[in-house]
Amino acid sequence: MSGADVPPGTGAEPHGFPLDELLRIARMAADGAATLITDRRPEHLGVTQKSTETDHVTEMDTAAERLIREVLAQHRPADAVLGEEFGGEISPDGVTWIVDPIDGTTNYLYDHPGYAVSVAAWNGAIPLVGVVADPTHRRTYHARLGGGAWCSDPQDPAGPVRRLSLGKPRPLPQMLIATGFGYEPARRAVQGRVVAELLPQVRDIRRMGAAALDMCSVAAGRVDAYYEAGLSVWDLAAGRLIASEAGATVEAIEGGEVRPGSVLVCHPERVGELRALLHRCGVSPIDV
Ligand code: LIP
Repeated sequence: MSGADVPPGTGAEPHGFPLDELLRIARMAADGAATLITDRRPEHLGVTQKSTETDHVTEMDTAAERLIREVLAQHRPADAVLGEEFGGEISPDGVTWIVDPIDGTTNYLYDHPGYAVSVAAWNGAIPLVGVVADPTHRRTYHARLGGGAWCSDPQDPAGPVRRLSLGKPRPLPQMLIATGFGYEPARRAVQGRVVAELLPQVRDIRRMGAAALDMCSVAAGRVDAYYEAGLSVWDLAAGRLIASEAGATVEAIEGGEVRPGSVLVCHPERVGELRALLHRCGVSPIDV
């Protein structure tokens, strides 16, 4: 992976970390895993149940995380790794790689568009770099702290990248809002009632099934905002940085620091209105 594959680096090392190098490694890992789950998908996909009858992990989730961990062990052996399938810990002071090998596993299981490989490097609770690889659309989104958000060209994935920046916000009733739902039936009933209230008050709803892609879609202007309650840290570890580096506000639904139980990603000029509307619709953040 040459330096040309990422925007010109600054060489700076804010927070004392080599962000250009971390980004290069993250892209190598994410793009490698995206190629694996695409090219090596077996005809009969091995599947295991997780938290509920509709929450699964496939053999390609685990294979992809193994590949990512091999890349990280080779290039950053001293760093911590926290992954959805094999766990781990967050380093209190060094670099922690936070990995979702397939975000949108249900879509992958059905071979339905809307899944991605998410790889992020954090220092404590600060995202340093983030990469979200979307193999269905041949796009890789990436960002480094303070370096903007970027997306590769589906026609030329290894070629030049395009900078992502939010445009002028639409009025709230004309906004396309992405969201998602948990796996647990009682939680889904609550989340469904919120959507029923919200739907007549905005342009439309999109439920794409992968938080990482939802946040990248805000960054790329494919939806106007995204909210969800009840994610895991690996769902948002990379996408939150890509969205914020594109100019989006990334906060908790109720305000304050974003956390897996409460995510709101929106143009800064619409956050207050959308937050108030979601509150009126009965959205309830979750302490996970
Ligand atoms: C998915 C999230 C998505 C949520 C889905 C699922 P997974 O993660 O990215 O936002 O709505 O229910 O939790 O389980 O595919 O890694």
